[in-house]
Amino acid sequence: MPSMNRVLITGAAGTIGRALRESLRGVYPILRLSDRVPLTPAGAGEEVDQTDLTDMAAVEKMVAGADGIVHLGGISGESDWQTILAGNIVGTYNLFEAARRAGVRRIVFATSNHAVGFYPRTQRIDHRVVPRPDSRYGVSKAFGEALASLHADKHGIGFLCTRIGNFGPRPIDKRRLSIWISPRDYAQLVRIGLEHPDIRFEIVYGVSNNRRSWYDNTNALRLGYRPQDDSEAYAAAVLAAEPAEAGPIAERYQGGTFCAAEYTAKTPPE
Ligand code: 15L
Repeated sequence: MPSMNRVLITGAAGTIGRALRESLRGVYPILRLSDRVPLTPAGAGEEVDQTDLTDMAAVEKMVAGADGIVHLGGISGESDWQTILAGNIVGTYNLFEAARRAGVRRIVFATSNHAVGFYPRTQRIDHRVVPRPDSRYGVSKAFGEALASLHADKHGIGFLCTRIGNFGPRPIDKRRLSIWISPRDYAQLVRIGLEHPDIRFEIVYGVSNNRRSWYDNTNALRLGYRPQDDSEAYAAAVLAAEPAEAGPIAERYQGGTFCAAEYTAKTPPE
C-alpha cells in the first residue's frame, strides 16, 4: 500500500467533502482540506487551504507534500460551458498535472453517473462501457476519467475513478433508489482507492448495495468493496412521496432530468 501520511481532499466544503472530513478523521495522520471557499478552522490532524483550481501556481502549493488526493472539487452539476470548462476541465487538468509533478502516487477521482447517463434504465452497465454523457457536466467527468487514464499509463499514478450516483443520508426519489450511496459506503470506497495495494486505473460505481441498481459493480467488489446499505429500506416511503413522472426522456435514461434538459433530438437514442 502507498504510504498515506497526508491526504488532500479538494472540494472539502461540499456535501461529500464535509462528510469525508468527519469519517476520515484520525484515519490518516494529516488531512489537508481545500476548497475555493473558506473552510471552518483546522482541528487536530487537519490542515486547511483555500485554492481556486484554475490557478496552477496555487494548485501546486496545495498538492505539495500530499501522498494521496481525493478530488471532489469543481462543479457538481450541469452549468454553462465556461463554468464547466474552468471548474472541471482546467481545474482537473491542473490538479492531475500538479500531482504528477509533485510525485503523488494515488488519486480518488469523484466522477459521476452522468458520464454514462444516456444508457437506458433497462440496461445493466459495468465499468467497461464507453461513456455516454448526458450533459456538459457529464462530458467533463468523462474527460477527467480519460485524463486519469493518461496519468496512470504514462506517469504511474494509481487512480480509482468513482462514478458517484447520488450521495446522501437517504435516497430522495425513485431514480435515486437505483443510484444512491450512503456516506459510510462512499468512505469505504475512498479508503479502498487510497489504500488498496494494487490499483493502476480503475472505474467503479459509487453506489450502495441497492437492490434496484442499474450497475454491475463487479469491479468494486473485486477490489474489496462491501457496501453496507441498500436503498430498498427507504423504497416504500420514497415511492409514496414521488411526484408526477419527470417526462419520457428523463424516465427512459439513467441520467434522468440531465438527459431531458436541452433535449432536441427527434428520435430517442437506443
Ligand atoms: C451528480 O453527479 C451530482 O453531483 C449530484 O448533485 C446529483 O445531481 C447526482 O449526480 C444525481 O445524479 O443525482
